[in-house]
Amino acid sequence: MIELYTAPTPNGWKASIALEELGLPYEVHVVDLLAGEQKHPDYVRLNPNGRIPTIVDRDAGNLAVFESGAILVYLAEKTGRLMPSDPAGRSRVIQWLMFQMGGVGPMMGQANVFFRYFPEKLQPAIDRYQNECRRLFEVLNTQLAAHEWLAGDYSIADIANWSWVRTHAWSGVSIDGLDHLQRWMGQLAARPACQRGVEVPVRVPNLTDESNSDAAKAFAKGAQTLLQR
Ligand SMILES: N[C@@H](CCC(=O)N[C@@H](CS)C(=O)NCC(=O)O)C(=O)O
Repeated sequence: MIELYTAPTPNGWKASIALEELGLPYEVHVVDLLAGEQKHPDYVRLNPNGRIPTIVDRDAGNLAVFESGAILVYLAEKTGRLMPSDPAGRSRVIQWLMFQMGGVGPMMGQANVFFRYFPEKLQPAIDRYQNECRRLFEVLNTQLAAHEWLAGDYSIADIANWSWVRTHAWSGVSIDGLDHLQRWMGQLAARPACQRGVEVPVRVPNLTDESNSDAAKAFAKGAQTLLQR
């Protein structure tokens, strides 16, 4: 049994999608980010960074794993699935996983901060992060023009990147003209495990839909309070 500490955000979805894909039994613990539960000493003992997600593997001496990329690698290696074991194949997956961890995630995170949450409108900062996101999406698009998946077969690299790219509208970054990226996004969205994974711990409405503007405002307000901590 794996314990998953999570919240409904892209980094959390990476772990829940992988657990769903692998069919591993897991128990969800919701971490209330607005209440600051991620900074509680008991939680920080599991995740020194005080963020979600974290897993605890009860079948491996209660091993705690933090950092979503490390969680994906752990789950893939534990099961021998979603990442090849030969050095070259493993390296290809890890390269595209690191591309997400060091690029897509942080840049989209900062685009969200300056486009959605920051109290002042700093247009050069908004442009900087949105342009960098678009550039990274173009890199993905180029890779996907020649490959069905990012790195060999469907892998944790696809899960990690899709979990963020699917929220591009919230970051204010267009995917227009990126046909290969859109084709790949459709393939991931059609996978039952991905559909289940993005509803853990709860289903989030499409915050860029006009009909959900109240929910979007409430979400942005909550995120603003996190920035002040
Ligand atoms: N590099 C970390 C980032 C984790 C992260 O930033 N998680 C966010 C949610 S997506 C969080 O816990 N935020 C709470 C906070 O900022 O206090 C990972 O990939 O696991």
